[in-house]
Amino acid sequence: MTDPTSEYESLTIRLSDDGRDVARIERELASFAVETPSWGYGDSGTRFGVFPQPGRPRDVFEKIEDAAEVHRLTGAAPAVAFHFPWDEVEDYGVLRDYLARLGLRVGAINPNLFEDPDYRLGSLTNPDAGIRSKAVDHLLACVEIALALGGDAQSLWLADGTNYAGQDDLRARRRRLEDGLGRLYERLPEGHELLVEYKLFEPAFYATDIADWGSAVLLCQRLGPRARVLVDLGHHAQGVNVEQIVALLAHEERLGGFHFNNRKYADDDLIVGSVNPLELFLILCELVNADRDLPRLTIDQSHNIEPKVQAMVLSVLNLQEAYAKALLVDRDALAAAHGAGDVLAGHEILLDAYNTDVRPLCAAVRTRKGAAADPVAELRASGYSERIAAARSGSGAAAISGGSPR
Ligand code: RM4
Ligand code: MN
Ligand code: MN
Repeated sequence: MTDPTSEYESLTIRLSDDGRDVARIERELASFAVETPSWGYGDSGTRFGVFPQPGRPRDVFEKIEDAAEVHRLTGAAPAVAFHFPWDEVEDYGVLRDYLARLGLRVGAINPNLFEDPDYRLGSLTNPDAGIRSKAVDHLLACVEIALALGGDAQSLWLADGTNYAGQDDLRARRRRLEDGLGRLYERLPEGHELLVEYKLFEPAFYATDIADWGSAVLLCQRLGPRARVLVDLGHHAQGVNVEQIVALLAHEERLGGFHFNNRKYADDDLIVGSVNPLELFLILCELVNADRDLPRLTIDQSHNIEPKVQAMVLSVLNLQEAYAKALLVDRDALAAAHGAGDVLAGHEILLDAYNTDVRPLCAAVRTRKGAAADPVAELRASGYSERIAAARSGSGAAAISGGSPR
């Protein structure tokens, strides 16, 4: 067996010899944090079927327990993003206390304007003013939930769109959308932000009302400085250069955050970095390059056949590693290559960082934080999956740790 300590030592010695500030890289890596989504722990499927998994959470408290396990193992997932009404509870004080008891905090609040039968022709863009008001009321209720949970962000993906040319007036829909979001924005508490997510298609198949980053950024510009764009990695056409979108949004100070996942075809919501790890690395390079605090980072996945906690752990690890590689990029050398107009020198510098095996570095940083050197192995050895499968099999209100909050 290889000795992890010596792997760490030879890596850090080589990096220091190459002029990298290893202490700084480790500090940045240690503070890396991503929100995990409550909806990523529950059952999900495709329109063809759902495969229930043993140990699946029966309520939002059990989702929080799974999120706490992911954080315990990785040390990098301290916040949970929620989705309403999916995560509705009677008393948000209880939910807030439960998060704190498990060492977590609230992430972004995601309003849901896509399931109510009233929204068949749209929510904020619906031709019916009564339905539009109902949608705005839900957005405002989500602001109250954020306040009750101690959160400070609304993260909205709008499913609105049309299926056929001529179905509705595209410009009228845009005006209704601006009006509805304007009503939310004017009630956004100080210090809160509004993230506007775009998606090319699905469920609408002809014209989605916020289909791309351009439509999203135009809305944000109308709303105000606390409205920023959220980039979901599965929401573009094939071949789109996502890292360039990230660079442009950062330049415009409109980069609000991310929904990390990976896809091969459409909005596949697969494990982060599982299909296109190079793209993930290049996106993180843009974030490092922006020279400011990282924006809100969230995982948005839906695991249909894979064990959910393990899939989430792997996603966090892949993100940590991509971030570590982005931190390794020799930015002075890169700038010099750009200045010299050398076509391939900069490319080589990026590949050198990308091809570095940063796993020993990430493991060392995790261990120092009290997380696991090898989180997947530790998860498998811990018996967590078996415990939740047993505890959550009945219809009772069992909690895995910390007792029942209910
Ligand atoms: C959408 C979008 C949203 C997510 C829902 C569940 O495709 O990515 O962010 O909240 O799925
Ligand atoms: Mn998303
Ligand atoms: Mn999506």
